[in-house]
Amino acid sequence: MDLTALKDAVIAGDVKGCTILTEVAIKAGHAPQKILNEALIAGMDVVGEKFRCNEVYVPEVLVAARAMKKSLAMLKPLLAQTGAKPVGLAVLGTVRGDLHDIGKNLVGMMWEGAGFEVVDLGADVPADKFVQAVKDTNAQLLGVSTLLTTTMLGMKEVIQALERAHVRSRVKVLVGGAPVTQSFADEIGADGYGESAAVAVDKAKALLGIA
Ligand code: B1M
Repeated sequence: MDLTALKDAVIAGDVKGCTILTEVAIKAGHAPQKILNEALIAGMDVVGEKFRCNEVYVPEVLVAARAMKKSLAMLKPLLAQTGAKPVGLAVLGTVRGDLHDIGKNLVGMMWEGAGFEVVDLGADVPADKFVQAVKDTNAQLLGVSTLLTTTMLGMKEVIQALERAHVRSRVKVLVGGAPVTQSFADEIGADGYGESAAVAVDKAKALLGIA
C-alpha cells in the first residue's frame, strides 16, 4: 500500500478515510514517522499551499486539519514508542482580553501538521502565563495571536514579560492576527509576523532553521 490515498484523504478532509487508511498503513508495516511525513504532513503542506493561493478557504483548512488530527491521534502512541522527535516545540495563545481563537487554532493545527508539538494555552492568556509556559516546556517558538486593535499592545506586554523573566533570548516570538502587521511586529520586537496560518508555518520553520 502506498500512502497517497491517506495523503489525499487529509487533503479532502475525509475523517473516515483517514481513520481507515491510517489503520491500513500501520497494519501494512509503514513506520509511523513515514506515515506522518509522507501522508499527514505532506497532505497538510498541499492544503497550506492551496490556502496560500486562495484555492481553498478557512473551512476546508479546518476540515483537513481535523482529519489530519484524527490520524495523528492514532499515530501518537506509536511515535512515542519509536522515540520520534517533533521538529520543534511551540507554545501558542491569544492575548489577554481577546477571546477570538479560530485563527489561532488554525495556526496550531497547521503547525502540528508541519510536525511541531504545540502547547495551546487557549484564548485570553495573561503575559505571565505565556512566560511560565515557555519556561515549563522549554519551547523554541512562541505564537501570539490577537484579533482586536484594543488588545494588540498585549503582544508587547508578552515580549516585555519574557525579557523581565530573562527568557526572551531562548524563544522565537511569532505574532499574527487580523490587525497585526509586519511593522507592528517590528515595533514591538517580535521575531516574525505571519499574515496567515500557512505563512505562519513557513515563518516558524525559517525562524528555527528547519528546511
Ligand atoms: Co469578534 N471582532 N468581537 N467575535 N469577530 C472581529 C475581530 C471584528 C473585526 C468584527 C468587526 O467589527 N468587523 C471586531 C474587531 C474590531 C477591531 O478591533 N478593530 C470584533 C469585535 C469588536 C468583537 C467584540 C468586541 C464584539 C463585542 O462584544 N462588542 C467581541 C470581543 C470579545 C473579546 O475577545 N473580548 C467579539 C467577539 C466575537 C465572538 C466571540 C462572537 C467571535 C469569536 C469566536 C471565537 O474566536 N471563538 C467573533 C468573531 C467570529 C469575529 C469575526 C467575525 C471573525 C474572526 C475569525 O475567526 N476569522 C471578526 C470579523 C472578521 O474577521 N470578519 C471579528 C477567521 C479567522 C480564521 O481569521 O482570526 O484573522 P483570523 O486568523 C487568520 C490570520 O489573522 C492569521 O491566520 C489566520 C488564518 O489564516 N492569524 C495568525 C491569526 N492568528 C495568528 C497567529 C500567528 C500567525 C497568523 O502567529 C502566532
